[in-house]
Amino acid sequence: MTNILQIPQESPAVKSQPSPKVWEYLTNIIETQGLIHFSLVDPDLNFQSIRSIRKCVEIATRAGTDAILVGGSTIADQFAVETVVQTIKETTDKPVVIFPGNINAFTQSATAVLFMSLLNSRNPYWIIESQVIGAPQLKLWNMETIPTAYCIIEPGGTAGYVGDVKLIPRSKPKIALGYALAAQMLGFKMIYFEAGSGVNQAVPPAMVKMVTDVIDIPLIVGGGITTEEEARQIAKAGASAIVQGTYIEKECAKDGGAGLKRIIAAAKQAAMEQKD
Ligand code: 1GP
Repeated sequence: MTNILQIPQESPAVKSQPSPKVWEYLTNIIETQGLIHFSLVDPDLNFQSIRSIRKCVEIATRAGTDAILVGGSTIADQFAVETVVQTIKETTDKPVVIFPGNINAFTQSATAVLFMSLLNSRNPYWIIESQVIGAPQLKLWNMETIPTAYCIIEPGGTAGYVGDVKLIPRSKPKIALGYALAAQMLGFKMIYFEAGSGVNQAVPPAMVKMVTDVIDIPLIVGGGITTEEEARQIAKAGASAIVQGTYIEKECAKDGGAGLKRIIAAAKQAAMEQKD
């Protein structure tokens, strides 16, 4: 097994920057296909096996997902993250991007990291303090980081609870727009609107539309997206990416990925039509 605490023989040059390969890959997908589909894998091995992760990733890759996110709010440990990332890399050629739930969510084996700030947390740890602790390690690894503003919308799920969040009400798209504009003005490259993993209400398309009509940076939408119609409506409203975790974990194997393939195709088609 790779030693995840491996220290490079020579320190990286102070000003060297990793090449933005994943960022270029993702923006090219938005440009040419309208929308990115992310499959989220939770590295918490208490609830799933390496074998089931392998199977889900295989199916998602065949169904047309673009990249695999690895992360969760109740993370296990760094060795589990490393094991899961290695498994995914053996299974797919898609980029493996860390979607960190905390400072122990990183591994050098990942292709890139969504470097996130939870903007509507009430606890500075999730807004900037955990990032201060994590950043030097990512620098040492010369890891590609994509600055992403993370905002949690009602109902919020576990992420909202763990992140000590002042949830954005579903009925208040103007508040969501304020966050999105602030994120853009602060220089974030992407915004992630999260409704919470496994919730029964995805981010409202009307909120997505109000935000994407105004901002210029890509909006990722995740949490509670399980049907073709929900994916289509969110894409039609202007999202640049959708994330599916629970559906991938619990549903997509039931029909060998046929339903997932339809969801991805519908979302990409709606996004392209919305651009025209
Ligand atoms: C959670 O947005 C993601 O962080 C995905 O949510 O598990 O509901 O698809 P689901």
